[in-house]
Amino acid sequence: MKLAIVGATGLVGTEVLKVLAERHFPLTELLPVASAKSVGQLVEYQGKQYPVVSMDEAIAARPDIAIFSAGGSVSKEHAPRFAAVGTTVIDNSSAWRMDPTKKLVVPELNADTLTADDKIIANPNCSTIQMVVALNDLHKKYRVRRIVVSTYQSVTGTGKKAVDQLLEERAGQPASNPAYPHPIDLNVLPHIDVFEPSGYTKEELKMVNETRKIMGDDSIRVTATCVRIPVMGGHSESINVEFAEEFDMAEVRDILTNTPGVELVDNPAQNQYPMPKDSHGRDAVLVGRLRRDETQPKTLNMWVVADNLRKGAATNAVQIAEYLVSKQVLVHG
Ligand code: 11C
Repeated sequence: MKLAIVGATGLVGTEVLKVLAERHFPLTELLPVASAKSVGQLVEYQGKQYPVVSMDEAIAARPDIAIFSAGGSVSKEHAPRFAAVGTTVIDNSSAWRMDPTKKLVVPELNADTLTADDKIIANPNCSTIQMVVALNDLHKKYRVRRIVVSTYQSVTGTGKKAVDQLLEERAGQPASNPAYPHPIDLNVLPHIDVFEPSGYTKEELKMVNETRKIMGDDSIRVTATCVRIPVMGGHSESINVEFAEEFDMAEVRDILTNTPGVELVDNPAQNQYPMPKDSHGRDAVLVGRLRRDETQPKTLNMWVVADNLRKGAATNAVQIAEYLVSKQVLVHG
């Protein structure tokens, strides 16, 4: 299995390498790809050094799979070039997610829709992934009608520049190259990605549109407020979900205990609830603070936390790659 990692030196690319090694992904050749200024730089994988190669060199090597984490414009330009030589691209950017000809995949929900014809597969936005993993089995049982979600997102979602901004501010210095229009330390920004004319941000609209596409149900109503907080370990979400059917709290707990990818952490008497500090470096989506919404029927409140660089990005992409390999969905052109 020849694998290219595009954006290998970025926060998500680095995490992809870590996850591949941890999960013993069966690779025979690794092609780390990064911007021209990083070509030749060494990337470590399982104790071995691999030189960063250019996009053209990687395409010429015709890898079986390319995992892209280099932003939308790089994906738009280069993913089709890999696909044209027979490579299956798993893309972490928003470039292809809402393209009706591309699948938007969270393996726990819909990997079984993939075929050898899917040469560009989209990985959803991190905040969407953890929400749909938490809701999937509840949806099967009670049918989700409406979701009201507020997020509390880690600076790692923005990238290294934002991590540096937080660390510099925390050290008492002004940020040398700020990622945000305001300080992030000791602050909260109700602003992730760009504002649309409607007043919503693109991040908020991703949660609306991607959720419907992944869950395969356009009737699900979603409204989101996405917020950046000065935290690094993972994204947190307050989710208020209204179902079509009445539920029983004990059964909800039972369903969540058995939902693939979910870990129930819900013992308020012992001060146990999901926190980004505990999700950091883990693949599980942590779910807790389960409460019936007492203001209307068939409605549940929950608190959902996951490491946005792991299940929200790298792990989800590697799980897709594992699915392709294990189900022999790859047919190299
Ligand atoms: C954030 N969710 O936390 C974003 C990062 O569409 O893949 C991922 C952006 C995307 O800022």
